[in-house]
Amino acid sequence: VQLEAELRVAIERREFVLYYQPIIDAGSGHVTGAEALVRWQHPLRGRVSPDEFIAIAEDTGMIVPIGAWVLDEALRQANEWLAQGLPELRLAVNVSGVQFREQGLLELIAQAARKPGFERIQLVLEITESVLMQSSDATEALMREIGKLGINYSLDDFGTGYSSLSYLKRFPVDHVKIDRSFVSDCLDDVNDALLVEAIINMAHSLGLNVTAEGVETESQREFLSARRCDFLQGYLISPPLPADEFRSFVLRSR
Ligand code: G
Ligand code: G
Ligand code: MN
Ligand code: NA
Repeated sequence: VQLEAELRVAIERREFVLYYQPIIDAGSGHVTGAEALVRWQHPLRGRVSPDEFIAIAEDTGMIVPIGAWVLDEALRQANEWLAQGLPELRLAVNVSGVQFREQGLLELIAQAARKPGFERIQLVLEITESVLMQSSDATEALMREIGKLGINYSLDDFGTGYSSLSYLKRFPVDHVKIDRSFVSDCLDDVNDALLVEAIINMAHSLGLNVTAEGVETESQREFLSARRCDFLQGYLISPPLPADEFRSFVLRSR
């Protein structure tokens, strides 16, 4: 309850900040995108991790204004990077199922899409399997309307939920992210290795791209590259970075 009250104040005082984790092309090693990750700069508690407040924000509906801020801020930042001469990047933003069940999402994104510069930003919405599981025809229609604005979808934490191939066929998803729990054990656990391999092959045969999350070691990177995983994300490449450090990282990596 305490945190909930403080979260309300945090929205008013704009105590949030976005970090950006680089995503590289597994083949070339070039940065091709970033995942925006929200942090809460609490005046007394310091930096509060989203693991500690996203759930509360979802239960109380506060994820709607927070999510709107995240989207706005990520797009503002992407425009600034373009103005500073950074290449066009895919920018992934996490979207909660609560936001998807709320009517304002389409208008929010439509508004963002009307702003100057938007056509140069490849916006990706990261959704989890639970969004698709709890979804109705209305969600599917909403996803397609948003998709018409030039936005792509990535299925986050893939493999942890009740993953179903039928979701990948039915919904306009073009990208899956293999959950880091499988990546972290893929060299020690033969089942995880097979699973990672199967996800990559299955995604490719459905015409989807694959990002591996939580890549922490060089051997994991080799394993994934050898199996034609398309993109890599994880501490081996870089932790999530403040915007200016992300910019330097991209410039250094070219
Ligand atoms: O960055 P970190 O590992 O602390 O993030 C923890 C969790 O919080 C991850 O599951 C991530 O998807 C989620 N998360 C981070 N930023 C956002 C956001 O802007 N919106 C939503 N809905 N979830 C986020
Ligand atoms: O659930 P989602 O995939 O959105 O979560 C992303 C979270 O994963 C971020 O909070 C980020 O801090 C964390 N993360 C990113 N790379 C690594 C990694 O290599 N190892 C671990 N353990 N966590 C990571
Ligand atoms: Mn994510
Ligand atoms: Na994930």
